[in-house]
Amino acid sequence: MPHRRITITHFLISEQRRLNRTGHFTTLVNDIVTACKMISHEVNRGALAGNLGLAGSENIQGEDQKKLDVLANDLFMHMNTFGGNYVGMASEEIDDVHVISEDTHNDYLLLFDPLDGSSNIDVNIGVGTIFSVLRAPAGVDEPQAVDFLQPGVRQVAAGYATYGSSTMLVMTTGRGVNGFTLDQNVGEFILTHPDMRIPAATNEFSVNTSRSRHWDPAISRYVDECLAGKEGPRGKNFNMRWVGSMVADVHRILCRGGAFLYPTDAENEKKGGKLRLMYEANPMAFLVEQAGGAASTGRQRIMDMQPNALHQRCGVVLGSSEEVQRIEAYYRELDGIAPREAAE
Ligand code: P6P
Repeated sequence: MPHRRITITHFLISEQRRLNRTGHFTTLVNDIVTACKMISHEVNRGALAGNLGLAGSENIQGEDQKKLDVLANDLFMHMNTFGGNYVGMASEEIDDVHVISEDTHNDYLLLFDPLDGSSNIDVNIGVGTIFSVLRAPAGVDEPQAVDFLQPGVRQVAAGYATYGSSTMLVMTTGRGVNGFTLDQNVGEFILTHPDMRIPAATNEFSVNTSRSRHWDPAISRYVDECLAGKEGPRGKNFNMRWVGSMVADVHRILCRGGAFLYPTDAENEKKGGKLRLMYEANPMAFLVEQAGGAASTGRQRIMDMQPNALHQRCGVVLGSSEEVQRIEAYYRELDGIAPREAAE
């Protein structure tokens, strides 16, 4: 019933009232929402707007920037600057932190990957925006990179927009995970996926198998057992999905369960892994844990990691809790660490 629909603004206001919040948080999220609507519009226009292809520049990761990477980054920074909610921002697309000197009445830090999975843009595969919100240390008006280096457990909000067959925004403020679908006619995000939960068990895993020759034995063992199917030690068949866009793969897991693996391996361990801790792994870990799943490097909980660099990378194993626990047990065996006592 359209007249019973709950917009994301109404949802945030009801949360604000329930938690007796000041309302700053609602404006903070609303600025992010507006930015995601604008990026969705640009992504959806694709080739028609001349937005595809390379920008002719590189980011700090040494990656060629797509035109839409730069456009999405500029849009996200601009739309989140004037609300006065942040004293600083950090983006995958900019080397150092961006200090917001305009009149800010709030003390939050915004970290984001403006367009994750952008290698898929030119072939029309789903991409997304990932964001994470931290509190600035007390009294810090001009934050430095060190002020952003907080473990993931300190996040006050996290989420993503996925620009797929529909545009959705999925977020958490620490009280569960809720998904909103953009009604393109009205221009509003509507609550369509309340209280998203990840099943503990799954029969679907997600990994780039072209990297199997580099994997640790713990990962090889897990994947081989999935591939062995019903006749193997798992006693059931598995399906595999790999979109190559973290937002799309994690969204699928939030909708129906699964295990997402991008571990450190013999080839990428010098860089610390592939995915970035502060604006990819941590926000996704917050969402996954809030939905009842687990998020680990394989050897430690991602959100417990103490960051030491703004763009540092880490291994990622996340999704259905039973699968993550299994992989962690395989790493403990690999490392000669005694198995944990079964939970009481
Ligand atoms: P690969 C996209 O570039 C990204 O950062 C994630 O969104 C995605 O999960 C991963 O890299 C894909 O990596 O090595 O399969 O291209």
